[in-house]
This record gives sequence, C-alpha cells and structure tokens, in this order.
Amino acid sequence: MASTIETLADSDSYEEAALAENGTKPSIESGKLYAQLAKHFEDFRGKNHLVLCLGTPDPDAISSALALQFLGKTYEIDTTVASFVGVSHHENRALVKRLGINLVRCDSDFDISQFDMYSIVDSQKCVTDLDARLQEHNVQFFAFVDHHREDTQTPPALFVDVRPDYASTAAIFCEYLQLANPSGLSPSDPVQVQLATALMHGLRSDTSRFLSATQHEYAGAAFLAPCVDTQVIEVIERKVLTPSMLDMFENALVNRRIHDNFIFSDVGYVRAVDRDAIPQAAELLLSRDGTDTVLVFGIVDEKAIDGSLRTRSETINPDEFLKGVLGVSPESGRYYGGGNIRDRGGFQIPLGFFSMHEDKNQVYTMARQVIEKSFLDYIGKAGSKKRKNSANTA
Ligand SMILES: [Mn+2]
Repeated sequence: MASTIETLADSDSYEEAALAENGTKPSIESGKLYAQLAKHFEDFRGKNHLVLCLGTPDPDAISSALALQFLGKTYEIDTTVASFVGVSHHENRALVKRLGINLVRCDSDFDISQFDMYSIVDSQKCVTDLDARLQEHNVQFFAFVDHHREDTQTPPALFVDVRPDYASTAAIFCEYLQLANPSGLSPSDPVQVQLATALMHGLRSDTSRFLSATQHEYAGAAFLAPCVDTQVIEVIERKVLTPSMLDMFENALVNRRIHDNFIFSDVGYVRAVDRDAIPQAAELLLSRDGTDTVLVFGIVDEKAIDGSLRTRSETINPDEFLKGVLGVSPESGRYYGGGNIRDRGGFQIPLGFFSMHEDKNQVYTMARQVIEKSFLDYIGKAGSKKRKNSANTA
C-alpha cells in the first residue's frame, strides 16, 4: 500500500515538474511567429532600423523596443529607438536614466533618410505623424508587435504579431528572446542585464506589479529573473511626487463628481511634463471605497484634452467603453481613445480651433461639459437631470 502511494506521489511530482517546465516554454505558435520574424530580419541584414514608441513612452514600450533592437543585432541590424513625445513620468525618466537608454526624440527635423525599415511596438495604432516622410524615403514598415486589441485597420507591416490575451508587449518579446537564446540571457553581459531589467520593469508596470499579469508575464519573468538587477528596479519604482502633481491630485479630489460607482473628475490645465499624473489621479480616486470606475481628464499645454480611465469593474471593457463614449474623430477617422480589455484606457481630443479662445475658463467648462455628457449618456444617466445635478462629492 505504502509503496503504491509513494509511486503515485512520485509520478505526480514528476508530471508536475514536466508541466512546470513546459509552462514556461513559448508555445508552438509563438515559435512559428518568431521563425517568421527571424526570416524577415535575415532579409534586412545589415540595414538601419527605426523603432517607434507612439504616445508617451512607457516601460512596456521602451523595453519592447530595446528587445527588438537586441534581437536585430544578431543580423547586424543597427537600431535607433525613438519617441514622439518626451518621457514625462518620474518612473520612466528614472528607467531611461538609470539604464542609460538612448531614446531619440522624433521631431520635425528628425532625419529619417538614414533608415531602411521601421517598426512600431506596444501601440494599438499603426499610423504615425511620420508616415508621409517614411513613404517618401521608402522606409519599409518592418514589424508591428502589440498586446492591445487590433485597431480597425490591420497594420501594413511585413511582420505583425498582436496578442490581446497578453497583458504586456514585453511578455511577447520575452518569448522571442527565449526562442533566440534557449539557454537564457547572460548575467555577465551588462547589455543583457540592462535589457532584462528593463523588460522586468515593463512586465511589472503594465500589470500593476503582476497583479493583472497573465501566465505569459510570469513565464517572461521566470526567463528574465537570473539576469535582472533588482536594485535598479527598486530605485526606478520609488514614488516621487512633484508639487505640481500634488496640485493635480488636489484638483482631481475637489472636482470629483460621483455617479453611483463611477467617478468623473478633472485636473485643470496641465503642462505636458505633468500629463502622467492624470492616470495617477485616476488611480487615486479609484481607491475610494464603493468606486469601481474613474475617468479623469486635463487640458495639456492648452492644446488637447488628455484623459485616463481606470476600472476594476467586472463588466466594463475600457477599450469598448472609451470607443463607445467618445467615438471617432471626423477629421482623422480614428477613435479618440482606447485601452486594454481589463483595467485601463486613455484618450486625446485636440482642442484645435477652440484653443485660440481667450477665455480659458470657458474652453475648460465646455470641454468638461461635452466629455461628462458623453460619459453620462453612455452609462445611461444623462436622462435623469436631477441625478446629475445632485451628483455628490462624498
Ligand atoms: Mn503595453
């Protein structure tokens, strides 16, 4: 009897060990995708590559771009990582500085004639402000890798890998790295330590420190772990609040309007360097007991309304929600906002013509009314005017 139990226990633990090992290996599908990417890399051997982080560059985007740069090196591809906006969030600035990442700013006089190919990582959009110039210089759209839902348009890149069931793009790149380096990254190579540390921070920051991670992020983390400089991550993640961020939090608290489990608020006119405090203000309000969804906006550099949605609702899908609330811009034909399917989203609405209005307060009131009305219409509360006026600020 005892021996049967022992045998069973042995075989169970053996199977578990085998499962655990398989669980951290990229899937066959993933292997096929990486083989495609490697083939495209081979076709572009020795070329110059531009990797674009659209929007405000976050750790997931920055680390994914670094991973693509690293993978390209095997094929003697020289990669420049660029973004259109400066890095603003304290954590992201610390990431770039601590790890000595060379992130080039893509402005109107940025020379793109030196590049043969370009890629976009960690963005739902495949259209950029550079498109006309990229076409003019015959820079080929090489790769598009992302974890958000596919936009209305399929990216016209040579290689496309969109995995909405992943919580981060960094986890997709961890699989590519594992496929390219089955024995792991090297802890004695500073470049590989830098890459692993950036990716670990990317995995952590897109998943609220692994709280909303999928098995893919855990598998990625297991692969990176031996090579990660945890002290650097500790320094990068240290919370620092500037006086202007505290002012924005104060505005968000004072201006909050509560509609059952929703909070709608705004932080006023803010500078571009402080825009990342908008999602942080939304997170602060989300911690109020009884609230499951928060929408906060501000006007950035007097040019555009910039907003963030945070939710822990069982039913709200941020991507659908923001697309439903704000719709499509008649000028660009693109959605004003979008997000993931679980807990977060964002939107930008250019003020355009109205930004020239002298009375800034009036512009602000107008923006607030329009957004709040769309929001209330969408959640089915606009009809009850009484309720709207009596919205409390508890
Ligand atoms: Mn991401």
